[in-house]
Amino acid sequence: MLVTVEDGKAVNLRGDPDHPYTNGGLCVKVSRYLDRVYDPDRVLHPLRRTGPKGSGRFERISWEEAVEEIASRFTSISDEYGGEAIMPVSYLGTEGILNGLNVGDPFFARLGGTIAERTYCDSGSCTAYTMTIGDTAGVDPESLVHSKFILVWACNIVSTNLHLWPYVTEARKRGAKVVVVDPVRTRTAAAADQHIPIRPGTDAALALAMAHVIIVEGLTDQDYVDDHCVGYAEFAERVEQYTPEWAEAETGVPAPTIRELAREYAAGQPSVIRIGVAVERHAGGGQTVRALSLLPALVGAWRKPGGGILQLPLWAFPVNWGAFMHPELLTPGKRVVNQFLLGEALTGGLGLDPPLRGLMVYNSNPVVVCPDQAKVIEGLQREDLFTVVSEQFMTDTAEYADIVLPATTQIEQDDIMFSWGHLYITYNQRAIEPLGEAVPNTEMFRRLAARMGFDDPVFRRTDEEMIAEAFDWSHPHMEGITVESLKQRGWQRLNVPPADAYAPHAEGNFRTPSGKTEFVAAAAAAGNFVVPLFRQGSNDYQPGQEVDPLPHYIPPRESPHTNPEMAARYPLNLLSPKSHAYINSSYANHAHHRQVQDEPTVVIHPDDAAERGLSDGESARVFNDRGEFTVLARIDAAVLPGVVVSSLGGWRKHSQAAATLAAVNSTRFADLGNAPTFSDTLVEVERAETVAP
Ligand SMILES: Nc1nc2c(c(=O)[nH]1)N[C@H]1C(S)=C(S)[C@@H](COP(=O)(O)OP(=O)(O)OC[C@H]3O[C@@H](n4cnc5c(=O)[nH]c(N)nc54)[C@H](O)[C@@H]3O)O[C@H]1N2
Ligand SMILES: Nc1nc2c(c(=O)[nH]1)N[C@H]1C(S)=C(S)[C@@H](COP(=O)(O)OP(=O)(O)OC[C@H]3O[C@@H](n4cnc5c(=O)[nH]c(N)nc54)[C@H](O)[C@@H]3O)O[C@H]1N2
Ligand SMILES: [Mo]
Repeated sequence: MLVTVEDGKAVNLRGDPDHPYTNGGLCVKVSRYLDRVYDPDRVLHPLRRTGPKGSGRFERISWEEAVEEIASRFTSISDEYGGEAIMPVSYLGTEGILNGLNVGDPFFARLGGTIAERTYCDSGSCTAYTMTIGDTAGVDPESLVHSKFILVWACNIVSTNLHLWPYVTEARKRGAKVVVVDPVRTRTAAAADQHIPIRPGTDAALALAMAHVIIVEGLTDQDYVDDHCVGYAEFAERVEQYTPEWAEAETGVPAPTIRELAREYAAGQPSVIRIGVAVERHAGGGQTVRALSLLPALVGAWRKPGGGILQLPLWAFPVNWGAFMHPELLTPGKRVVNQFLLGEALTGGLGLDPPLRGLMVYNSNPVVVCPDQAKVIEGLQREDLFTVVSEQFMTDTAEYADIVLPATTQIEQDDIMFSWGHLYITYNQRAIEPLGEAVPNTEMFRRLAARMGFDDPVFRRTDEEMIAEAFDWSHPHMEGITVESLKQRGWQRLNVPPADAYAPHAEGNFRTPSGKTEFVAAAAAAGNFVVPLFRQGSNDYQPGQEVDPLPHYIPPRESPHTNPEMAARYPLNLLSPKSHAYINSSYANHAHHRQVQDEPTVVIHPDDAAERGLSDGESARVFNDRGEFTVLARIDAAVLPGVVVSSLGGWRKHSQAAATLAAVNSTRFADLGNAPTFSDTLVEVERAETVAP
């Protein structure tokens, strides 16, 4: 983004037209970013709560008072109950290396706090993917133009990954076929050549049946498999049982469609699979990603640019994570609490000893993004809990804080970014001075650490010093890239082959223990694990859960097929994908974005609506044993019968009946990487009799 500043005020913001990947395009979320920066509702000063928790009544205090109060409360909690009585809750409000995921890790490690496991997004996918093909960037998104068959699997590119779409369009112009596997006819599915609707959570059945067809019909690239894979014979034996007819019964996808898909995928070389985050969001999400990650090797897709799988290019960036997590500051044996369990952790359900007495939230809005919403709120209401929230806005979570600290936006802070979606590093140069008394997260933790008396030099690093530590600058991918060159140009492509020649696994070279695609995964021997990035760098914890080293099918927990008892009361499968106009719950407080997005809705198939006497535009109550929320019904055959969709992000304080979809989501994990099971959720929908204002 390029920002024009006049007299210290940002007056214009646009995409950089020279950027090769984005071509200056900005999505609906950030195209009016300056409206967010200068929104009159910004939190610009430290605040202290004056009314009951959640009342939204606060008074302005100084930074000195705020830091003093936080330090003295944290110190007394720690003295009385031990450091573990304090827990950080954070995620990806900003994704900068300095201010993002790991910004508080050294502070809480030094404090001896409970280790926060943060597996909201792609953790299960990362465990499965690295287990199978290693920490590879996979296909360069820009080389998708060379793909002949593009299989988009549980990814709504047009809404969530807009800059990739022109490459898909270009590939189509050059003759590629685009197929989307999704229970919903999304914007992306509607724009593709073929949409294959599938029952939620059954994707592994489809992927394994594709492997079955490829093997049985002799469509395997045998040379590639012989040279660059391990465990093929065992895998071939394993998938014998996964016939298209069997998969049809699981997935609802007709067997002939499965056969045709497998044949076209194998023949359309180079073929690519673009997986979205929802492939991990059910009981067997990890094994789903295992199955999908090995398909490219089976058909030799990796041989050419544009062939393989695209998950997260982040793996290509030699980020010096250790310099931000500082795992050496952790005291071994500290307890780990997954953030999905926040509600239970705060309300005694986990039997934590000591119980949590202090909470610090930054870069996250757990009231909206965390499952088990009613318990999260019940916990946040505890009078004996001291809660600090660092925010740009008075979110549903910030309302429950004892102390709110004002946070800067992206254009008020310096940072350096890897990417989840392409192969360019970005230098985030501050364009304006922070508004009011807002500070970057780095500065907030410097202030808190100083007052806590943490004198390790780590806590005194300036942003500039941190930027200097952000990457392993001697890594071959960083050749020709320096802080100076980044500052000048704003962005630079990693030193990797150009997209037209980018075929990292043409000759194998997978970053697995064997250097091959592992049909039989060696890493499975150690059991289930969470990659350190998602758990404060800590590795001294093994859930001890055994993992079958061969890919297999784990059906969803909550579906009419596997759980008829639950389905008798709650027959509909709720999906909660991303909203087009928000980023998670961010931007859902702006009038423009809310207008583009429409009111919070539940989309339901006409047959299911008719059965319930529901009309379009009526208020509908969505519920199960865990909770309920009320939104407008939208009747649309874009969803499969039996499936309902309510997109994530709307705020609780703007919603009917003061709850959002997080109220019905379960806290149970998927099979690998402690991923969420958001797509593995049964509910019932009925007309809402009364509607709270
Ligand atoms: N507009 C917008 N863009 C965003 C975000 C946002 O909030 N809004 N968030 C960003 C973030 S944090 C992320 S992680 C990415 C995620 O981007 P995506 O991976 O695209 O994520 P989702 O929209 O959650 O899900 C994509 C699709 O998966 C489908 N789906 C759900 N369950 C299943 C299933 O069981 N099987 C199959 N086959 N499909 C299923 C949904 O219908 C949806 O169309 O987007 C990023 N970009
Ligand atoms: N049901 C359901 N639940 C989901 C998902 C889903 O698809 N369905 N998606 C999951 C996924 S993929 C993800 S990634 C998570 C996202 O979870 P979160 O990362 O918690 O996402 P947001 O709701 O956007 O909250 C981020 C907050 O950080 C604040 N913020 C932004 N920049 C800064 C900063 O520089 N400093 C500070 N202190 N604060 C800042 C923003 O104002 C915002 O309130 O949600 C997960 N939860
Ligand atoms: Mo995410």
